[in-house]
Amino acid sequence: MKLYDDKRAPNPRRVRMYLAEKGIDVPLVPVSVAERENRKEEFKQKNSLQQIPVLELDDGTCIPETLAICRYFEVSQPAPPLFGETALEQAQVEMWNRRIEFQLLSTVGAYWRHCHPFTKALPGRIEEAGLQGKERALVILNWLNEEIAGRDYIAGDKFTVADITALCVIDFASFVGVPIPEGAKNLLAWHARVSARPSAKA
Ligand SMILES: N[C@@H](CCC(=O)N[C@@H](CS)C(=O)NCC(=O)O)C(=O)O
Repeated sequence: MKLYDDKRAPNPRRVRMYLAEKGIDVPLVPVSVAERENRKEEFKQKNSLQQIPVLELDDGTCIPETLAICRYFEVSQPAPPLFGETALEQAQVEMWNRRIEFQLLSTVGAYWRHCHPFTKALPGRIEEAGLQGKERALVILNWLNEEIAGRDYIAGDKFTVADITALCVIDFASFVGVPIPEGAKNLLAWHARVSARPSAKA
């Protein structure tokens, strides 16, 4: 088994952090996004969308998509549970994970794709789309700050994969120029709490 990974990319970090929380060791194969290694023809065999992370099983089966990879391990090693245990917990983790991906990762991603200097060589950039993404991401960060008032973690009182998604997305947002607003005290406290976990360094 091996994981195609890039230390600088947010989605592979989600898998590494998840594996660290589980205590699962998977050999990493570096694939540099900056060097466009994922866009080489041979990588299409692993993921036809040519993105990372990808988990390759010993029989050659490849599993792309961050959450699909985490779910694979959640079934093969359920403890500690990171997708919730009860029906309600699982629904809440799913809800929050989707909200972070759809509301925050996609909007920050638009800013990164269309406005950031590191991506200026990409064809078809539309500055307005990026700026709208940044504006929406800031709205969502402030909304999330209100939503988590009174609780320690994104989906409730337990650390879950939704915290992993949120941490990796929020750190990426900060890197691209959309940091947590100074007044978002709940979110800043949550960020400090989750960043202190050893898995955050994975
Ligand atoms: N939905 C996918 C998104 C994967 C993705 O966007 N990966 C980025 C790195 S964080 C990538 O491979 N970017 C390079 C590219 O698209 O060429 C997942 O969750 O795994």
